Amino acid sequence: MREVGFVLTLAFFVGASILMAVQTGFCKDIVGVIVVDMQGDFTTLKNGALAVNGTDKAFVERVQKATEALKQKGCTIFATQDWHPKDHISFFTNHEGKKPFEAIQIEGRTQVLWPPHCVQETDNAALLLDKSLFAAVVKKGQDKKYDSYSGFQDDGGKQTEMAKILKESGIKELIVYGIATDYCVKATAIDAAKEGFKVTVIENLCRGVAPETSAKAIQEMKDKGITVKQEL
Ligand code: VGL
Ligand code: ZN
Repeated sequence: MREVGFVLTLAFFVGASILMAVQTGFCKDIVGVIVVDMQGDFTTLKNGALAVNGTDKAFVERVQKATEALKQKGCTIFATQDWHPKDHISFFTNHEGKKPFEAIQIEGRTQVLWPPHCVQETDNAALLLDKSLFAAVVKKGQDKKYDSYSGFQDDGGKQTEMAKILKESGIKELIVYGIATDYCVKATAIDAAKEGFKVTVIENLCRGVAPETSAKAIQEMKDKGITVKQEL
């Protein structure tokens, strides 16, 4: 009888502590962050091949500081890294007579042709934030036949390890930001929502290739149930 009383008392205290921990926000470890494609080639800071407007030193520092703060709060930080072979299908130089930013049809898909960027092992393919922030870095766009704006899967439907890593880490909610609002941030956030995560995009930690497509991307994300916050 005395043992039963002891076990019940213990169970009560364990239960109460868990409840208190949840209420005080201890369980921040269900919140993950995906920092999208913070790489030299997408920034004016590094004179990138596909430099996106507003990606100067101040922007990169802001993203670094915000990510540090989120990690400090207990969020688990992940990154995507565009990582193309030299002969990648998205490079205009691999299509005779085509110009950068032209769109072509490939097997029924629209492919925007980009200047060669984020070529594997090149300096400007490196991530600009401190590597120590990240629990994992997911590379994408390695298959020369398919582009991959999303951190979850390429245009051929091949999944990256992202969904598996997030689920194994116990992540339920995701904060998404980085470059570019209208391409990789949008595709990654939308696929995250499809995978069942509760997604928030932080607009002032994102930069877009063009204002019109970025505004459309924000609307499209909202329409898909994604929360878009102006700042952290
Ligand atoms: C991206 C164009 C081509 C991006 C990647 O990170 O948004 N955009 N590759
Ligand atoms: Zn790319």
